[in-house]
Amino acid sequence: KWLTFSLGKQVGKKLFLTNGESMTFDRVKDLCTQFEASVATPMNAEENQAIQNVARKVAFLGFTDVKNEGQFVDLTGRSITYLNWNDHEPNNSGSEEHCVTILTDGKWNDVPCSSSFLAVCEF
Ligand code: GN1
Ligand code: CA
Ligand code: CA
Repeated sequence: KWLTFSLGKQVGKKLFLTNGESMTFDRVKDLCTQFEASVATPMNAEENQAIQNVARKVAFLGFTDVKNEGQFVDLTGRSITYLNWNDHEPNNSGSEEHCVTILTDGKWNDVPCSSSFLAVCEF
């Protein structure tokens, strides 16, 4: 089955691509891994802007606090320095928000990993 990546943007050494589909966080990880890529993980404002431009809807980012509540790390386990949380986030709503999305205005919100949002990978 062919998989079509429709929108992309390169910033610095990273290329961000989406296939336009929304899915759970585990599925996004599987999708990106399948292409030897990672879930989009903005390390600075420029990368965050690039992801925002590519996504055009709410998309998962490669951060989680599943190990230690409130301590968001990237998927390699490193703590993150660049942060762009929306007002009042992260709020761990319902005590089960351990994944992170980028909203259409570029701000971040923690959400349940089992919810479905747009897949954006970084290469
Ligand atoms: C959403 O639907 P509600 O209001 O309970 C959001 C939370 C945000 C909150 C901000 C799945 O929760 O993560 O913190 O809005 N839930 C989802 O008001 O996106
Ligand atoms: Ca959490
Ligand atoms: Ca939240």
